[in-house]
Amino acid sequence: MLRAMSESPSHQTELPEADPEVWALLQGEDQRQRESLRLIASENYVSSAVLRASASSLTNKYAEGYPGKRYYEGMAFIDPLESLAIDRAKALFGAEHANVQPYSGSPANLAVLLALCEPGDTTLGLSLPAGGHLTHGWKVSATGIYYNAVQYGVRKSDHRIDMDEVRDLAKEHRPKVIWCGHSAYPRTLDFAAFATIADEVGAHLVADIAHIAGLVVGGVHPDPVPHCAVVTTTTHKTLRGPRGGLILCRKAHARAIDRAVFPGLQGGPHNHTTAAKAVAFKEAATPEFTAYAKQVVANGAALAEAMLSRGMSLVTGGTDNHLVLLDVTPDGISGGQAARALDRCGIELNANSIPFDPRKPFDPSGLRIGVSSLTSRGMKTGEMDRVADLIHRGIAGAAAKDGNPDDALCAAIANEVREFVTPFPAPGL
Ligand code: DSN
Repeated sequence: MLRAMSESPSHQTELPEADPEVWALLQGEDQRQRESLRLIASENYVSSAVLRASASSLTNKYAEGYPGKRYYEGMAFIDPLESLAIDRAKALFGAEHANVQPYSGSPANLAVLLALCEPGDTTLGLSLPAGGHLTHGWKVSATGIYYNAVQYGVRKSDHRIDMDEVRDLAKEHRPKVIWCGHSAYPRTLDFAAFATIADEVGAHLVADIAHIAGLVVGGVHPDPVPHCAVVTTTTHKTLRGPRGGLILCRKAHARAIDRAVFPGLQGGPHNHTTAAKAVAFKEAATPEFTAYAKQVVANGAALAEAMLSRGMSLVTGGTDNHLVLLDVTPDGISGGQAARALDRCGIELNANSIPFDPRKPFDPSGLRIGVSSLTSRGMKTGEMDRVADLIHRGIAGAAAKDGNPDDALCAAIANEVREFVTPFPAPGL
């Protein structure tokens, strides 16, 4: 078998030779990521070290179980690697227990429910249209199908979470789990206030900090760990690690969480991703990362100010974190039209629902705009005015012809974007 593989034409040949079609697509994506203004709030650029760890022989290895308790042999390097990732995660977040195996944020959240609830139990989470996440109980998600998910929203007057509403719903429905966390909410979360409510009704408080994990470890967002039974996150957003998930919890829940991840939901961990997570946790513990997190928040504020000064309409009137939510209704186009036109301008972001959105989720009224990737390229507050200008002109171009983008304008802006981003090297690429 070994002989057959080593004689096969593609074994040990480099990718460009072995598979030119895939290579060409990879090259295209590298170039696109270098030349565009990447503003998707859940994305980032990882370091070369994280990228290298992801592309390693660890992808060849099965390791069902946990360090010291595996169902496979050959763990001489995998066990210490996973233990290292766990220790780094615990130290980074100040958590009592860490599970580094979740494939991503959604399975991590489902694992939490499997650990803490019975099917049909009541949960309480921020609704998707108000900025929450699918897996906090939205009706089409398993978390909304197999559990009795009650949802809180945001206030009509200022689009902020109303802690009185959270308390009223918690008292009425007595949830087993209260979720706090979001994927499109531009303000900080008051974990202490959520914890008080959870205590009043005997609920487990679970924070999903997927979007803000990097800000939390960088000390520029309140810390959920002291207040929550469990904290989940992805590792690839502001934390700047590989695509993956992480669960942190108090010791009391460690066994239930570990059993829920494996064998409850998953098979073998993705060891190459575990290695890349370990590298990212090490990077996130450095003073350079703290400076990065501070810069992200400063850039978010500068971008919001630059957009407001152009008369653009921001949900909640600004931001405390890495993202802004822009309402494009005044431009007479939908979020989808704006996002597609901006993509042609080399400006990559996503259409997003805004609170109380009259439009459907597939083509909502808003745009979600994040600054984590630009900050990883070294952009500072001084560059945010130009970013706002490019977005503003791109949207105007999109709106110019009844929602059909102006091709010449989009091409001209794409050229400008390329020139603008070139002096800021894309990490890892
Ligand atoms: N896809 C993530 C985001 O964009 O926020 C959430 O799953």
